[in-house]
Amino acid sequence: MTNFSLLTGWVAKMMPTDYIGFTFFIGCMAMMAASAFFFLSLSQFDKKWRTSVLVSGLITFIAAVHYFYMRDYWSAFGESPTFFRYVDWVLTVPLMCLEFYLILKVAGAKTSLLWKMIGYSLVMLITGYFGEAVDPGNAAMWGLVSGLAYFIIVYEIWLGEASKLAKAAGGSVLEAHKILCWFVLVGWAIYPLGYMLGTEGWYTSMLGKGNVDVAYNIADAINKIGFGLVIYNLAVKSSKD
Ligand SMILES: *C/C=C(C)/C=C/C=C(C)/C=C/C1=C(C)CCCC1(C)C
Repeated sequence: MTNFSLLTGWVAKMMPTDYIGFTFFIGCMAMMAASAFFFLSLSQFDKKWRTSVLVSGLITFIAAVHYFYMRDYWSAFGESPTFFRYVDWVLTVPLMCLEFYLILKVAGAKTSLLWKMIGYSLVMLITGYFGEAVDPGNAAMWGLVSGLAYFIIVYEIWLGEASKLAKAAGGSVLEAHKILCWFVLVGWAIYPLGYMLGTEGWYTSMLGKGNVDVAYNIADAINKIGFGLVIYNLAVKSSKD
């Protein structure tokens, strides 16, 4: 698909109508700005909150680096950078599980909770990768397994062990936990929708293939930066009282 861009030297020319490329560029800048914001805010917090805010910054920083690669990949080939996308997720989603664990530690969260959540998230992402990149002929089956792992994560934080710990912690931790739960239920649900948009033969005739990237790029901005801001807010509040 050479109509998307021409590679001349090192800088790809972006077509003015390439709105997918546009969201990749915005993604780079948004993730970079968010990382600078989280990192530079660190010194204002109590020690016990610094790790959480640091992890927020690492999540957006890792995403920023991947967005630079994905932006270039898209402009060079006009194809979804599925490989870089999943490398990004495999690193950042477990870090989001770590955020849940870190804020619930005040209520005595054990590392077994952390490993359980990381385990489910890896099943969700690896099966998703198989459905998108390795064995797209069976996208529905891989998507179903991935979706089940996603539901277990939703259950765990809304009703399972993590929710009990959040109630025990109370106060601003409970408040932050609830908002993060909504991010996972609503914000993360954009990803399976994107997956369905990108699966050949479902809606691709209607919408065209690149729309999966628009969905993923918007979801990443909401989830990575929004999630980080919830943690930031909790740290601001808790460092005062
Ligand atoms: C920063 C990146 C995040 C929060 C990525 C989250 C990704 C998901 C929740 C992906 C979920 C999927 C399904 C539930 C089914 C179809 C395959 C996936 C991997 C797109």
